[in-house]
Amino acid sequence: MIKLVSASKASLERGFLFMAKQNEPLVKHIYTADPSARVFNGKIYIYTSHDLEHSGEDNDNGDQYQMEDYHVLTLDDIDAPCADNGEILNMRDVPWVSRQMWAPDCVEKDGKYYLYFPARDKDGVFRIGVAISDSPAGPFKPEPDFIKGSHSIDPGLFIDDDGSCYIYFGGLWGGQLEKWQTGEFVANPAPIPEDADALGPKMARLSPDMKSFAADIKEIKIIDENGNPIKAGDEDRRYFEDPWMHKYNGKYYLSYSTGTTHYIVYATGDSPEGPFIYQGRILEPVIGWTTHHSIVEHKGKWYLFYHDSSLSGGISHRRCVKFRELKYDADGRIITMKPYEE
Ligand code: FUB
Repeated sequence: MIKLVSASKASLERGFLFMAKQNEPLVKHIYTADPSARVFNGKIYIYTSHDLEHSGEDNDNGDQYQMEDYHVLTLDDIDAPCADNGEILNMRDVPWVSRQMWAPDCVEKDGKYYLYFPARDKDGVFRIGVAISDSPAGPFKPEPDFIKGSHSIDPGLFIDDDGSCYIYFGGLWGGQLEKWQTGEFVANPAPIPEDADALGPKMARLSPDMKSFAADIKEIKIIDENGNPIKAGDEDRRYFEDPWMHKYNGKYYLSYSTGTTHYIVYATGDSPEGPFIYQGRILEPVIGWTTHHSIVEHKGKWYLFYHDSSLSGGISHRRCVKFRELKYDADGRIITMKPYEE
């Protein structure tokens, strides 16, 4: 059970405070989704989408996900009270956005915090923007336009040990990834045959000012143990959305959602640009259609942040953010988790 505890003055002024507990919603006063967890100054910050009680059409285009703003939740420690620091960015303040503020992520560089977020532009095309703050708790000030060349959804950032910063992105169906196969936006592309290579997520290196792509966008290759590309019809393993990169014992781990089959899976490689070899599942399906995650290390332990729709009784676009400890075996394989078992 989530218990309201006595709050500090700052958190009472800015939001709510709840006891964090593994496999339970981190907050219950609003619907939250798409958690990107980061550790800044020893504290865990969870950047979330904010599901609203819209009654838009529920379809494969994602029209039911009509989100308008972002929140950041904070944990001083994994079992400490979780504070909602309130709204950190609203679409009314972003000149290029028309609707659908989907999954965000945030990274720090030289004392500034960069919040990356996807949304539809005025033509209904998903783009990725960036908003900047001096504090990880925001508020964030958006750049006036989206990142040139950006498209699709679900930006996931990764800063390597040498300081290079990479952005990964892309999502099928409502996320419009299929529409960019030629490098240009094609409104009605032909369906991808099941025996064709699956589309991979996109990636780009970010420029030193973090506001543009420093190099061309590349598509990531995800291959099987024999070196063959995962096929579009292989829905248990092919990329759908929600790319996340982390490094463990010198290896790069690309994890993602398989969408239609509702798994969080991962593939590993020797470079942040891939190729990545499919390894297995991280999380079995949760309640609700979407599954979305991030992976973060805090005080020597690793955690999976994810969402499900348990708080709303299964309504897919009213989700809640949760976490659980993630473990590796001696060979660096992630141990598969069942979301409703300890
Ligand atoms: O929350 C809207 C979309 O649903 C996200 O961008 C996807 O990853 C899925 O969680």
